[in-house]
Amino acid sequence: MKAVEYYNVNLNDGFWKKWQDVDCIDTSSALYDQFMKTGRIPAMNLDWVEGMPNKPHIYWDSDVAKWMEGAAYSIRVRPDEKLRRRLEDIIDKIEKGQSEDGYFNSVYLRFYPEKRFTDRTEHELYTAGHFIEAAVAHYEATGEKRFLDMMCRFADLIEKIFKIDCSAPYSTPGHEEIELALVRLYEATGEKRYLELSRFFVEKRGTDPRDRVFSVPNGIPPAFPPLKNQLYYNDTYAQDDTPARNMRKAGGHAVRAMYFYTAMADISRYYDDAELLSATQCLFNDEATKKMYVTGGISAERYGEAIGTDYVLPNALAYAETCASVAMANFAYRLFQQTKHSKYCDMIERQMYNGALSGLSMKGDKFFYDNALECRVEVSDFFAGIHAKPLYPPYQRQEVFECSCCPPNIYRFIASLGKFFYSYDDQTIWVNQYGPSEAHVDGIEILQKTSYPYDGKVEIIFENECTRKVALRIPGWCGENNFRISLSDAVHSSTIKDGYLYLDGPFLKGESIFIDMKMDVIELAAHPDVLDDWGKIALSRGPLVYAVEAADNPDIDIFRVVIPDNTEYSTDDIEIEGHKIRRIIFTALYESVDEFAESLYRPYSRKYSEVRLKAIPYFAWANREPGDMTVWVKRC
Ligand code: FUB
Ligand code: ZN
Repeated sequence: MKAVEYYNVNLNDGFWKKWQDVDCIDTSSALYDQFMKTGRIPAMNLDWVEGMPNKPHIYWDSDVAKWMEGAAYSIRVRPDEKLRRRLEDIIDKIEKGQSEDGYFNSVYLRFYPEKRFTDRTEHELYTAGHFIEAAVAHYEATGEKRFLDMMCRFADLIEKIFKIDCSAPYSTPGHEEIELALVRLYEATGEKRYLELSRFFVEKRGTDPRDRVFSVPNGIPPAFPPLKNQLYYNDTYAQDDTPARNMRKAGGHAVRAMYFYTAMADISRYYDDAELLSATQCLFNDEATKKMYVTGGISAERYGEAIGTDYVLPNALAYAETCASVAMANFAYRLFQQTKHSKYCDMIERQMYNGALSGLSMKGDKFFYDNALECRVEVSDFFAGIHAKPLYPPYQRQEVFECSCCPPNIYRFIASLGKFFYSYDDQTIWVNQYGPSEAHVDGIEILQKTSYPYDGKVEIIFENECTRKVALRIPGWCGENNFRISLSDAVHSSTIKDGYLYLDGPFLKGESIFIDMKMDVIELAAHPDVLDDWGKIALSRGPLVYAVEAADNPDIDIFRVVIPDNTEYSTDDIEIEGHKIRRIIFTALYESVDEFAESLYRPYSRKYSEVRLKAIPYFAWANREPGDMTVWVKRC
């Protein structure tokens, strides 16, 4: 099975067109400006000297590289000469600074070139991976090989040091990323050595005692950290505890984990390695069924930016890093390609509309790094005042972060989002995501007309003849019983398998499939062991998870709201920053505090009045005046 490239799916209207416009224009330039202003792009001139502001940092190259990758997608889907020049200028800087043997890292080259590849914690292979991904994207977008060739030289050097000579004092990256990038490099160049190098890194991980640089003896954090980047470390932190094929439990630093699992899935595919594939499926299931927020947030543990333990999903203290959600979508797509199971595209959808999208402001210029599911502004402010590092996630998006990994990650994700919509092989075309679009699917032109995600009706039109089967994803939120199809012309026999409805071809030029997905408001409950969600529900409608935010509910303390049985839900439409938003409106009970008077505790009894409430899609919160927000609401 092959994925249809992002540039062959034109998101030409509605929800994603608006987001892609904002992303490719506003996010792109906001990030560029920030990365200039904070010194990230200038650092690539390798001329920073003491006394200048903005001392370059080891992560910075990766921030710029992700922006470059996003810019490459942008110029392909929204051609823009100024953006292209900006991109080429940065490539010029890298070309100028690149060592003869192919090495590039602006911090190492500027400050300690002799120490390159000596410290596993220092992210050199991680930033290299991001440069490689950017180069592949640039090549795919422009057809030009300059940047790609530069990064091939870098990859050749890495192969020599790590695989041929084994001359570095460690054998795998401290932060995974290069493994999946090398697979992409192989796909772009056809050079098998890059795939082999990726496999080498995947297989070697967890086997070399020299790599255990993140370990804390006996699990006790040292009083005085011996490492430069102290979070909370053990062997699980960087997936060093077990060789890949033995992994069963998702764990450790979430972004590292997701990038690594993605590469494991790639390697299992290219080497037809059923054991490795089965390990990645276990990891996916473990994460999706025990450790993930309803929004798709992947990291519950703030200390170590890590995947938490089963069913521990604190809402106010969620980490739920934007990067981890983006990475989960990419991981899920790799598994879909091997299994053809809809649950993986359901996961992509969850991230697209919730966990990842909440990372970006509706104007496109501000970002969440950690994505809380509950926020009490007063509480956050109180703790922000007494801790050196804020204890709670911010309740407003920011322009840039010291480590600004998430902003360019969501940028590249939305710019290339079309890649998730269709897959194909010789017999079948899979329709994985719904949204207004025109697509070229291996010679077949397919239109989608719909107001998805706010309406469940989709028309799929064949603009030329399609002799293959067509497989339509039946979204998990909808289910087989609420998914109806009708056909404009011929009758096509159908079967359902693994969450897809397969319709036999051929489809004639001009023929349509009409899909009608019942899009009611659903009250979602969490597994009873998720204590933070006990006695509460989250509202969803279609693929969107909703949140109750103060901005829609003035004069109401949203944490005193209780949803009774049989509440009726209706909807209305508003605009926020030019985006159309469908709200959910409902009547709920409002708990009185009068009888508590001055007391904190009293014999149990509750008094309620009625209140009208409005909920918005979770991704839209924090785009108006700051205020409280909650995804989970008490339920009688
Ligand atoms: O360490 C590089 C990136 O910064 C990670 O992927 C993020 O979690 C953040 O720590
Ligand atoms: Zn991030």
